[in-house]
Amino acid sequence: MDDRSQQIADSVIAGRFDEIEALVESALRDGVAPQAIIDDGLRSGMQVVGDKFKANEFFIPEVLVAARAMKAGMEVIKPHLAPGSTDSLGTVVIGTVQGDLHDIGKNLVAMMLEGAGFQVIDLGTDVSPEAFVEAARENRAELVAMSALLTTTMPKMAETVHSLNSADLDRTVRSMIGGAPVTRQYADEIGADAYAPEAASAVDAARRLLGHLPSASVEKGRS
Ligand code: B1M
Repeated sequence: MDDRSQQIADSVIAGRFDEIEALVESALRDGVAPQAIIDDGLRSGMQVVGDKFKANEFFIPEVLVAARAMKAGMEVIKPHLAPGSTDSLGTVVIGTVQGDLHDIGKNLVAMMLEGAGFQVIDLGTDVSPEAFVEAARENRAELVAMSALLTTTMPKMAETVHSLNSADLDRTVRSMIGGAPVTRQYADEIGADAYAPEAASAVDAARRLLGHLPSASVEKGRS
């Protein structure tokens, strides 16, 4: 990695969104390809943030400012990208299930997925099984990611998995669930394809499910 990519990555890690715009602009002015800035600078920084979060060296506030810095950099790059030109790892539809308004954890997962290179369609909170299925269909998503913070709303995850499995979609759509009361055992019970206890491992699980990590570790509810 060159010095400037390292600087961009370091700015993401430190959440210095005030300096990241200037760094990205100067890289673009010097003719660095937008995709290279994303891969070697922004995403590489977010990867470190995810690793630190998993290792309990970073906590939620650090992840949030890093994600904001990454977004600030992406905003500068966006006008330089031809539509559909970025190397997306796949499309993920994410939301908090019906009846549930908690979105802090879901937002964190969405930001980490975006930072890792997934295209994320965030449906917000209180999302019905039908809305998940329709969004998966419209966006030709590979993965539907559901968050729940209330024990009373967890059954909506089961309903959504069932609706996805019985919908007439033109591709296989995988499912992943998470949120404080959700367990791996519950994921197994409802037939979700993956469970992740926190945002960084949700990124690993999504990568595995969509074939970007060795597939040997993809099992029902095992991520
Ligand atoms: Co509510 N709330 N709340 N609340 N709230 C809890 C969840 C609760 C545990 C508090 C308590 O009683 N101790 C309790 C649930 C009890 C239960 O069901 N067993 C509760 C309750 C009862 C309620 C209300 C019913 C209260 C009332 O009105 N009587 C009500 C319900 C409203 C509704 O949703 N319909 C309610 C409302 C609210 C607020 C609106 C005030 C607010 C939400 C604001 C918001 O989200 N915009 C709120 C909050 C903030 C909390 C607590 C305090 C914090 C939740 C949070 O954001 N945590 C919570 C108590 C607690 O947890 N200490 C509580 C931080 C967040 C980063 O963690 O979401 O777990 P979390 O996400 C983690 C992982 O779980 C994982 O990654 C994240 C980080 O790595 N993860 C995923 C999350 N989603 C994932 C998806 C994945 C993978 C991983 O794959 C798809």
